[in-house]
Amino acid sequence: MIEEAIHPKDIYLRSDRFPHIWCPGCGLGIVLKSYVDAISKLDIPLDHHVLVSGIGCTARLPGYANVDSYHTTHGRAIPFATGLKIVNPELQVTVISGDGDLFNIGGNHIIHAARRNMDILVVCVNNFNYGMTGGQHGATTPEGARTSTTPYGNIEHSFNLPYIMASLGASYVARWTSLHVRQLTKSIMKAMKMKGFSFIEVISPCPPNFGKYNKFNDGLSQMEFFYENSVLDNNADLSEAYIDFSGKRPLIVGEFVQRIRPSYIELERDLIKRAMEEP
Ligand SMILES: Cc1ncc(C[n+]2csc(CCOP(=O)(O)OP(=O)(O)O)c2C)c(N)n1
Ligand code: SF4
Ligand SMILES: [Mg+2]
Repeated sequence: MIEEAIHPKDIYLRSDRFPHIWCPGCGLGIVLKSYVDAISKLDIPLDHHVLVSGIGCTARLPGYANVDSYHTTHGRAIPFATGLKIVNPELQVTVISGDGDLFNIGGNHIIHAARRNMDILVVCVNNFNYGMTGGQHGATTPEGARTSTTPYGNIEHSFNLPYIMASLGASYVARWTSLHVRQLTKSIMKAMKMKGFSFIEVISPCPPNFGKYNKFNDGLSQMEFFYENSVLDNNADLSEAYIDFSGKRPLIVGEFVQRIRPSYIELERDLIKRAMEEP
């Protein structure tokens, strides 16, 4: 009898859901690969991993990973993740969601999770637009960039995500592009071992929307831009790490923050202990 070949990563994927919904040249498959590689190398049992997302193309990612996953409402991944972690601190809670989901509709939640140093890992896939709904601009769309709702160029100043997260006290802050597959995998592994709030931004192509409006004809041409313009600088002045696609500024990537601060779960445990001891 011929045995059916099983790919070594099959146990980490819900392959019955493939083919996935993502467009050719989208960076999201690479992020899924990095997540799967990271959890396959760590010694955390599979049933301790939880993956949470909001709504969007990125937010479909947890549906393809073979871990307990929550595809929640738009912008609300962080409250779900926070609740899961508080109720069961043994879980490794990871949020993977889009820039629009996490920083536009969900912006209020993420700043407070970082401020509290809540023990979750957030991977934000930044494609600079609302990919799923037709490429509208948002708070992460770089100044001057064109989108379906900024056809003459965005006049607004954009969020600089690592700078915001670092200023709020996150324990770990990194940025990679979808070209930095190995670095992203290692970053996810490192962040999963840390206490407190970890944040990884992944700059990612969206060819039919952001790409089309900004002279990136396909995913590959945006990857070429990443290759030519990325500069590794772990000690970067984050106030200067904002992104534009003019090609005149470096696209700064790296692990910017790694610090030990009391995490929310530690502080909460300590508080409960002190409260029990009080007469
Ligand atoms: C309450 C609510 N408002 C609006 C929408 C429509 N909607 C679905 S996905 C999305 C944007 C997602 O953008 P992003 O998080 O950047 O994900 P991407 O698709 O780019 O990966 C919006 C506005 C919705 N589903 N729910
Ligand atoms: S619309 Fe953009 S983000 Fe969504 S699947 Fe296609 S390339 Fe990816
Ligand atoms: Mg997006």
